[in-house]
Amino acid sequence: MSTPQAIHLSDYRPPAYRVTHTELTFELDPSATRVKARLHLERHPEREAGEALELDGEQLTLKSIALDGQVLGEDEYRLTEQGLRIESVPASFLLDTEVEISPEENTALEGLYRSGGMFCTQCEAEGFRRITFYPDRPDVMATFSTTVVGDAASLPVLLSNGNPVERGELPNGRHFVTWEDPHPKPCYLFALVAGDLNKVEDRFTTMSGRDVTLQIWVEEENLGKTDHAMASLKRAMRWDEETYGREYDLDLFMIVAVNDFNMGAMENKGLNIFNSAAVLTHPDTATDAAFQRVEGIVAHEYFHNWSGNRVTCRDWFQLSLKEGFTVFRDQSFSADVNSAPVKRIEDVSFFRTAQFAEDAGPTAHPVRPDHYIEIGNFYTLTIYEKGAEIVRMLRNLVGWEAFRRGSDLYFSRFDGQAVTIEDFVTCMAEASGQNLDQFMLWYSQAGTPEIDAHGEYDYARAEYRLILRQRTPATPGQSDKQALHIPVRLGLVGTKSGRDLALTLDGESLGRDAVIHLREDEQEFVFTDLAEAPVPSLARGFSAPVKLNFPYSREDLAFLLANDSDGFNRWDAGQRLALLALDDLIAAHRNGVEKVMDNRVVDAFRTLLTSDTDDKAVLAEMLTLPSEAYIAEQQPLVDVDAIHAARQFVKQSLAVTLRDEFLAVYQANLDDVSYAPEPDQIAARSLKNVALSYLMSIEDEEGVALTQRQFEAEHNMTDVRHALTLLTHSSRDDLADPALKAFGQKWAHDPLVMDQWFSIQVSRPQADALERVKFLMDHPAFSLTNPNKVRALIGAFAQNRVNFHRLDGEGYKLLADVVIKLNRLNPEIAARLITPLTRWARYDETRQELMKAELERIRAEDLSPNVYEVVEKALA
Ligand code: 0A1
Ligand code: ZN
Repeated sequence: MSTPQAIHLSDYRPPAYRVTHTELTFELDPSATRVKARLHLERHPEREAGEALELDGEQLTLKSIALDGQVLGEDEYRLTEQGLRIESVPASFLLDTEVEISPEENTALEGLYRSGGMFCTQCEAEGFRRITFYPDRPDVMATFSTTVVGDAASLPVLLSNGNPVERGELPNGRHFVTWEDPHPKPCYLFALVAGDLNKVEDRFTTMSGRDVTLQIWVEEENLGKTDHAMASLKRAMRWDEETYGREYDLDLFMIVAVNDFNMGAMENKGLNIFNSAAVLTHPDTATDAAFQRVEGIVAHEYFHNWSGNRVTCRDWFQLSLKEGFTVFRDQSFSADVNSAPVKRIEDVSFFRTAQFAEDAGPTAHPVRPDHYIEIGNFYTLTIYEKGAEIVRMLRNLVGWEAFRRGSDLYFSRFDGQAVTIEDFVTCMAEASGQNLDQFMLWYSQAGTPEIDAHGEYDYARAEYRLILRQRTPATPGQSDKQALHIPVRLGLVGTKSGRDLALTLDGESLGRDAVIHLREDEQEFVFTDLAEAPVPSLARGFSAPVKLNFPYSREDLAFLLANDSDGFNRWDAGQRLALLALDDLIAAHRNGVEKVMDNRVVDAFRTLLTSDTDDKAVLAEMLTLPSEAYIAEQQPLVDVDAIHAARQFVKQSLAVTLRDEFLAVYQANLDDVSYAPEPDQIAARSLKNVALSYLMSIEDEEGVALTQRQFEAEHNMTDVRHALTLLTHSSRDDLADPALKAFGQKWAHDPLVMDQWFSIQVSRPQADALERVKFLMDHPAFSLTNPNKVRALIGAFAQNRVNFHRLDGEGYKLLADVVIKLNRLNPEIAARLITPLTRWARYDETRQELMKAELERIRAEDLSPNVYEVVEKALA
């Protein structure tokens, strides 16, 4: 493979030719599928006459080619590794090609491939070029007419986008279905599925009274696992009508579950294709978290029908245009139908752990990158989640009503077009009358801004001066950063009253909870008429994706934990308090000094445990200690062992001191109602299971007995999996082994449950985790060509902080070995898997050297562009 070249945003030009209509015929065959394409092409009005036609095409065997019906001679076109070029073409013409491809050899899972006995496609971002010669770019939008031909016995179901318009029998036991999609779309939204599938069907009446057929297609054994996805889909359809005024636009909406899929799911027009893990649920096989994930992903893909499909991206640099907006929409939906505060806490804790780490590492990039080698590497937390945070800030800046007007304007102005992030933000600026020029920097500047805040209360003047200073650290290719426009939502909590004080700034009264705008490097805000000294509650609800430092004392934090009116910041105060205690313990561990538990944390927990809250979901979050990964994020240099030991010490100290309180909470939340993935039940289960984690952490007789009982009761997967995890992660193999064995035997037939079984064992802190990975790689249920299995086993192990970072380097070596194998089989998954190694700079010198050595070893291979790009950045 030759050295891959970067593509730059600044080089964007409209395509020389566009396709107005695309006719496709697939003759399906595992090793030799024939694809006939007839493209209706015309010169782009902004481009000159006489330019060559260039079509993308990879791994295609050209069988025939004709222009306006005339077969082209070999000197009339040129084939390269990347595609096909015809030097001279008329202003408008028909191009017919026929190619052969081999779905069964397609292990990259991009283009047309096999998953078990079925055929399916994945075309985003650039998979369509592995199906036929085409201008494979999102700004070429065409209507599609697709005929799928296949063996009637093994492939009874033949699906594509839009509506079925014709079907029939053919000689030799074959049959066909023709599909027409009336909505012009880029080829990345094309989809085809063929297989022995069964459907579950339902109906939805849209807001204008149109009747839509909803289908979920699965393999027979999964027929009992679609209810929740169907219910979620209907909820999402209604929500998008009520919240954004968006109605579905075809008569048929289909979801298909496939076992081999690189990502979660894909929003192909009218035919969403899902990783089976993102759609199938059953109380016995899926946890509450999985139920909620499915609901969110079904909604996400459905919402793309407007934010992505009707209005799409001009080029892949604009990826966050559709993804940031759609993630924001799915987060809002999940918040509306579940516990809103818990949704925000979960999203933010994940964001601050994983996106902050990405933003601080060698692959950091802006939400709108300005260059890339492989777009497949840019389906990142920055594009998705930071993009969503930016949209959330916009919503908060302009207010919901103006935001909704801006959204309506965006959908009507750009319907059927491929547009840019400016187009979106301009609609918001127009609808609100606000100037968003400085705000646009959020899209172009990488790195996590830090705000250093400090404040002073002046008794004599009854004033509180808050000083905010912002800086964004340098990131690769961006050394100088400008000041961003950062909305900081805040309250000042009176130390006497425990209540939010009335805010007066520059003579203006702002209520008790307000947003101040930080636009300069440093700004001072003087709040007047304050009768008591406050503790500031800053960046409420995580009002901007920043790190906010404030020199809180532990007393301040305990005070906020008890009094802050903002639920999110109350939780955050608890996290900050725990982090301060953990800092001391990490230091003690490193220095070999005896560890002493901070009583303020114990007191805070006691208050929480005995408080009479009705919000169990939030309480469960409050009782959850920051994860090892999040603690690591806060440390200047990551000491995995000290972090693990310190966190374990806190957990056990709390469990010893507050054993009765945890036990009472556990018992108060036992239930034997029949399982439903509903907010109240989920909240009670989380709280109960958090309590059980503490009880089991000290492994006393009662904790063990309760955990075993919960495991054996087999009430639902949430409880069973939690108990199995606690047993497996305990220090006692006599607890772990029989439970793992029973579970593995019971669920050997269910790949999604086996994924959980793999993950649980390789994330255990005991020293044999790595040996288990090696052993399990030979397990019959494991497969290197199935991305879910790779994530469940190898990916999960790489998150096992103490064992992946073993000092003998064996964890790194194992990961690199897998990356090297996957580099050929599935470059997209290989590139993602490298991530933990790219973070070498965060570790001690010994580990740094070991990690870099593995990166070098990967670099010495013949690399796919995906892996090449990541490794080069990591070693730059
Ligand atoms: N657009 C999808 C994500 C997706 C991206 C790439 C894929 O294959 C390479 C698959 C799915 C989404 O946001 O859900
Ligand atoms: Zn998406």
